[in-house]
Amino acid sequence: MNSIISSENLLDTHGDIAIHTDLIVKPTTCYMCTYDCPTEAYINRGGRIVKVEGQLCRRGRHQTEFQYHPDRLLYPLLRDNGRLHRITWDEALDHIADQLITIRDRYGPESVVFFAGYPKEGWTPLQRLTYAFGSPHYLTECSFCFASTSIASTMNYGSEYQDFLSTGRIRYDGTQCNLMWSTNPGHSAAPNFYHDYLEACRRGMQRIVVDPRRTEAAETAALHLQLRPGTDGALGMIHILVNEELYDADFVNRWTVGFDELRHLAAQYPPTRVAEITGVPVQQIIAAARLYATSKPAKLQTSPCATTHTTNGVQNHRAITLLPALTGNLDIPGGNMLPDPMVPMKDVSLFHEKKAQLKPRAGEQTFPVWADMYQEGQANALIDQILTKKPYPIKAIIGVGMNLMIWPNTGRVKFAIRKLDFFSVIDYFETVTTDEAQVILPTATWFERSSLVTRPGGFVQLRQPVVEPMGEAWPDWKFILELGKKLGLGDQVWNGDFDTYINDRLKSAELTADQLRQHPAGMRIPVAQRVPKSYEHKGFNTPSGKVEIYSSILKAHGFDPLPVYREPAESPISTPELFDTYPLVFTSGGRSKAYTHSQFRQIGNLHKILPEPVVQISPKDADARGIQHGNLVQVTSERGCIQVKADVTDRLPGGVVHLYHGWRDADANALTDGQDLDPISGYPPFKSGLCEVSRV
Ligand SMILES: Nc1nc2c(c(=O)[nH]1)N[C@H]1C(S)=C(S)[C@@H](COP(=O)(O)OP(=O)(O)OC[C@H]3O[C@@H](n4cnc5c(=O)[nH]c(N)nc54)[C@H](O)[C@@H]3O)O[C@H]1N2
Ligand SMILES: Nc1nc2c(c(=O)[nH]1)N[C@H]1C(S)=C(S)[C@@H](COP(=O)(O)OP(=O)(O)OC[C@H]3O[C@@H](n4cnc5c(=O)[nH]c(N)nc54)[C@H](O)[C@@H]3O)O[C@H]1N2
Ligand SMILES: [Mo]
Repeated sequence: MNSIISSENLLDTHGDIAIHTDLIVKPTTCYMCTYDCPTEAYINRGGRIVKVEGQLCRRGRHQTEFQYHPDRLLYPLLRDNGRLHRITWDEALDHIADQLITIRDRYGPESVVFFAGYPKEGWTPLQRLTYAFGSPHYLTECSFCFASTSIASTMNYGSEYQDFLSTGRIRYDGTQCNLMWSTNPGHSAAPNFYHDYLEACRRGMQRIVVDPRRTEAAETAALHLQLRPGTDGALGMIHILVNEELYDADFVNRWTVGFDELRHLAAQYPPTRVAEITGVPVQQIIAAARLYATSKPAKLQTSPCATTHTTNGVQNHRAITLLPALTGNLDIPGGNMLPDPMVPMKDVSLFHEKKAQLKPRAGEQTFPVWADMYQEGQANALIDQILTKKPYPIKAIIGVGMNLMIWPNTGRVKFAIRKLDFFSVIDYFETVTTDEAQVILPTATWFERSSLVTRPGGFVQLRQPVVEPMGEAWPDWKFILELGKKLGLGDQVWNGDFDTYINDRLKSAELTADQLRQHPAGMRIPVAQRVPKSYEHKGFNTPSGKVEIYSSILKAHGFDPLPVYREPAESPISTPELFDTYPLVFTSGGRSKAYTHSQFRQIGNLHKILPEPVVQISPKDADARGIQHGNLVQVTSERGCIQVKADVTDRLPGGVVHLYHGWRDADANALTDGQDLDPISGYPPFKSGLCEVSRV
């Protein structure tokens, strides 16, 4: 409910009304990242947001600077003879529709790709439009993000018994030991989630951190396993659990398949060998396995993606996520439970209706496991398809919040994009990606648009716009549905009507948009409670009904069914000759508190937190190269070279460097490899490449 409050202390920070004023407070959510944090927007009489409140991270606290930034895209733009000029929405939609129809008539609907990046709110309508148009290529940043850990966990368990902070709130109900694997929640999690973790630490939860960098969490942990990037799958901990009989024999006998085979596999990975591979001292590997296995309950807390950003990612993540099952920590409070159920939403994608008529989607032939387990095309395979025209040509991409710098080997990605006949993007700002587009469209912010928001535990909200859009910005859904209408597909895209679309989605919950509007701050719908050890009644949702250490899915596709360890495709061990030229292992994309990927560099208050792109390098490696803290350096790999400042820090062990991603003029993905991918998921090795750093 909107309420008028009188606030003595709230000055309009934008200076257009420099007097104390009555402000309207409207509940909303902050969609600066997927957490959709509850927020209250304070709006002055001029209809301008002057302040936001909520339990917000730094990015969230500076939303008004984002909202009113002078560089925001406000009108549709068309590139003509290399120059951009303003057009109307109608002209823009006509132009895009003409291009798509011409391309469809000549090459078939399968030559058009629909891609959405982080802006997840447009995913559902975009997916609908893709299949209505007859294209198989609905692609998102899932090709890089959590889909791979989801696939790995689903292979093991038939569902996702994994705790990571991007998808829901982790509960540390009595957790005695937390095994934090490849995540740095102080930087990447929503503040209220991180507080839960800190609270558990205060009451004495033991902590083990597995991360090449000494992160905030690692600083206070009992054990910090500072491994070489990409070597997470070496089976050191499983070896100890088996050898010292620290596993839960009862659970293993009743509920797993393949334990004997795993025992034989793990026997090949004694701590001495694992220490050689990973660089983690023998005693630490043993101590970590013992501490985790003997503390009950113990929780494995992972990243949505970091462990799978290597060429053996799915298998590495399978090995890691088997630990809760082996130690009897599966589906118990304080251990690893299934996430809280959500309000059910109807699948309105049209995928199943259209599937039989669709041509193979990007990566369907090269990454068949991915294609079987994930309903989208694999973006990393798309670049190959554009360049080779195999199995058929790709001619156009419609991008909704698309960032070329998130792909591995950006140089190659740009080269491919330039081969297209048509490319358009909708975004908040001009970016490296809009630089390549023929039509650029302005999108509305979360303050200016409606969206259906759901959270685990039965929370549902229809976020209402709290201010009018700036200029001619449109919400993504409106662009997508209006484009559908111009393409003659109106009847398949709810005739462009938002409420019809939302009501369709809400059908399975027996709710309507109107009902939700009466509860602007959201409502809680009763959903089934999660029950510990639910597998005792239902079994596991795998082909065998058990935990599949020996994966029948992988076997059916000709992969090794066991979670085997393979060296990263590029590493000191697998490519020693390359290692002579590039003697440092690099990982990239540790999250920064200041930014979401490439976003928010234009917000002054955030920019000052991390004002420049840096490479984190150890004092030992810096000394050996005559590099001092703050020096401008060049980081080079087989693919490319960027210049950044050196952050000389003992947070990294010798031999390993870390690059933040998303910097326009120092793009970490200029260095990463987009061709040697995880054969199961198609994921790129963002977290395990070789490079050299030298002074400029
Ligand atoms: N080297 C390296 N690369 C990585 C990673 C890594 O760890 N290392 N991580 C990978 C992962 S996990 C992910 S999720 C991806 C992230 O990849 P992206 O999702 O592509 O990353 P962003 O930079 O957030 O780019 C999104 C673009 O969408 C725009 N945008 C944001 N919100 C909206 C909206 O609501 N509507 C519209 N139309 N536009 C919007 C932004 O302005 C921006 O230009 O990066 C991947 N790439
Ligand atoms: N502020 C902010 N928050 C974000 C995002 C953002 O861009 N900014 N992005 C959101 C998105 S899309 C995602 S996917 C999540 C990502 O969430 P996380 O992946 O949990 O991200 P980080 O907290 O950076 O943690 C990754 C950690 O993995 C470590 N690491 C690097 N290589 C390896 C390796 O080979 N093995 C192991 N064990 N660890 C390794 C890094 O040093 C880093 O500390 O964050 C989300 N939250
Ligand atoms: Mo992500």
